[in-house]
This record gives sequence, structure tokens and C-alpha cells, in this order.
Amino acid sequence: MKIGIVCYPTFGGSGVLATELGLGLAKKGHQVHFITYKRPARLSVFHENIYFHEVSQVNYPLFEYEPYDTSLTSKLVDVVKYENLDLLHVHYAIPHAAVAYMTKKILLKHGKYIPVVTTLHGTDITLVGIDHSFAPVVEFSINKSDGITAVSNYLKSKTEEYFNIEKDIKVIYNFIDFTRFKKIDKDHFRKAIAPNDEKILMHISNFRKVKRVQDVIKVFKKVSEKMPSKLLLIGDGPERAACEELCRSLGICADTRFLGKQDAIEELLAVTDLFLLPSGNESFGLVALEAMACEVPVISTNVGGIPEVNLDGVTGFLSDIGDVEGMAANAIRILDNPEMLARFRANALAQAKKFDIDYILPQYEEYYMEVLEHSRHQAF
Ligand code: GMT
Repeated sequence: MKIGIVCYPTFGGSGVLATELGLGLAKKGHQVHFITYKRPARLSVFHENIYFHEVSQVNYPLFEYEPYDTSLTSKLVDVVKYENLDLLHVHYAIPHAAVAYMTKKILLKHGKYIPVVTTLHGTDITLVGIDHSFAPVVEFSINKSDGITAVSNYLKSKTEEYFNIEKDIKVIYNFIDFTRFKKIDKDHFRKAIAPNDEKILMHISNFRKVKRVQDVIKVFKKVSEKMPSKLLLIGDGPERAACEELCRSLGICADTRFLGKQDAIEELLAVTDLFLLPSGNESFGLVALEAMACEVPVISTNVGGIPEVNLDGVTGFLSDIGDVEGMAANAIRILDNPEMLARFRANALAQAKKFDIDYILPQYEEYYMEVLEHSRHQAF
């Protein structure tokens, strides 16, 4: 099959998932075309069956904001037509579902029907999508997609609650590639980060408000008062400066390292004892799954789709949003008990296996076939 993938080529979860999906599909012999404004972060080396089309932007003095939607649509029309793609899979509804609809309408004029699958990832519905400035377009364009998937049951039900959705939304969970995410021996890293065998806690995100990174730091402060420990903060974003300030005011800079954006997070997860995800909302929490695949238990909030991934008292612990005391107590409980830590590590791996790419990717392939079959009957 020839598949076009549209996504945000950044470190965000939707872009990561879209890239990993494309790589997985390509390995299975599908021809995959990424159409984005920049090479996706996880697409750094040459892969057979993978093509990349960069969306060029036109800078004209009249435009205060470059009309990306228009450039992307024009690129999609070109790629779908000349590469003769079978299907477009767009990740994150805004603006991709609307752009895909416009692409479809233009291509119909050229006698080609291109089926579109839209995958909803989270904030495209729960945070940004429901905003009045986007909602009508989001609802319309989702309904115009030939197939709709959501990354958790939570997200499916929120989408149906917020919008009038006329089609069935298929839940296909996010997945993990165990050839990459697995416990590896990185003892020299551990010694460099925690020379006195301190416990290592980690958080990874785009440092947006919704991630509540300040709670990570407050939890860590409480943990570090009970046991020697180190905190690794990976990623970057609008809240980073405030987080650095908080570390300074709490006097924990010596035990905290801001590592910025990192590619090989599996190498850092390999030396981590506990992962912290205190998000205010999370449709799935792909990063928690990545931690669990590396046998790292997760202390998280109990919001959104997180409970579908992190199991309370099994693979970690779940608390209410902002319950810093509770999260710190749970973190200390695990880290202070080697038997519990070992058990939770094993449980985390077992739970992560349920999201193995080998099991989830065929669900996308099957869904594509269903959508293709259905679209054959579409009237021009
Ligand atoms: O969390 C973000 O801000 C990034 C966002 C994205 O679209 O890149 O993540 C969303 O999609 C991920 C992949 O499906 C999910 O694992 C995240 O839970 C989801 N984020 C939110 O719902 C806040």
C-alpha cells in the first residue's frame, strides 16, 4: 500500500507515534510518504520504503502568519497525485483533518478519490479542539474523514461528548517498539548521573502547562528529603524557565539536571528508577508507556487515558491532579522497598507488552483495508 502520513514533526507524542507507525509500516513493505514542514525527529537515517516531502512555506510581507494550511494542501495534492498514494493518514486533527478534506475535494476534480484516516491524539480535542476558534472546523473535518481513530477509550468518549460525530471512532491504542525500548545495560550512565548510587527519577515532556512540571519538581523535593536521589528533566518548552526558577528556590539544583530535548531517551530510561507524569490531562501518555517498556514504574495522575496505561498499585501509582503529597508518598514507598520496586518493574514490562507494535500495527493495517474497501463505493 502507498500511504501518506501527515503529522507534526516535533518531539510531541502525536509526531512520535506517527513517525514510528510510518517506520513500522515501511518495514512491512508498505511505501510511506511523510509530508511535513520538517523532517520528523525520529526519522534521522535512511530507510527503504520511506519518502519525505517537505512543505515549503511562502514568505510574503503581507502575511503576518504564513498560510501553512494552504501550502500543506498544495503539497498533498501534488504528492498524492504524482506518487499515486492509496490513502492519507493524518495525525492530530488541527489543521490536518481540514487540510485532508480540502485535498480530497481538489483531487476529486482530477478524478481521484483519496481516502483519509484521521487519528485524534488528545489536545486536538480536549484542549485546543473545543476552543470556539477551532471547534466547527474540527467537528466538520473529522466527520468528513473516511476513518477516525482515537488513541484511547477516554479520547473516543470525550470526542463524542464534545462533538456531534456521525461515524464510529475506532480506538487503536498507541504502541511501543520493543526493538528500541527495552532495558539495556548503561551502568556507566548511571555512575555519571548518580555516583553515590542515588535513586534516579525522570520526567519527559514538552514543558507545557498541561504537563504540570512544577509538580514533578515539588514531588522530587519531598523524595530527596527522604533519600539521596537525582532528577532528570528531559524536553523543553514554555514552562522550563519557571521550572528552573523553582529548582533554585527549593535549593535542589545540585540534584536536578535539565537535559533539554534528547533523541535516545531509551538510554536514559535504562538507568531510571521511577518516572513521574503528573499531567493535568493526558489522552494516553505515550511517554509513560515508553518508560514502562524500559521497566520503569510510573507515578502519575489518574486523568484522561492514563489509567488505561498505568495500573494503580500494579505498574505504579495514580493520584489526583496536584496531589504532590500523595505522589511523593507513593514514590518513596516504591523506592524505599527493593522488593516492591522489582515487582513493579516486572509488572510495568508485562503491561507494556500489551501495546507491542507487533500487535497494534496490524490493527492500523486492517483499518486501512476497511476504509479502502468502503471508499471504493464512494460516489464521485
Ligand atoms: O502532550 C502533548 O502536549 C503532545 C501531544 C501531541 O499531540 O503530540 O500528545 C498527545 O498525543 C500523545 C500521542 O498520542 C498522547 O500520548 C498524549 O497523551 C497526548 N497529550 C495530551 O492529551 C495532553
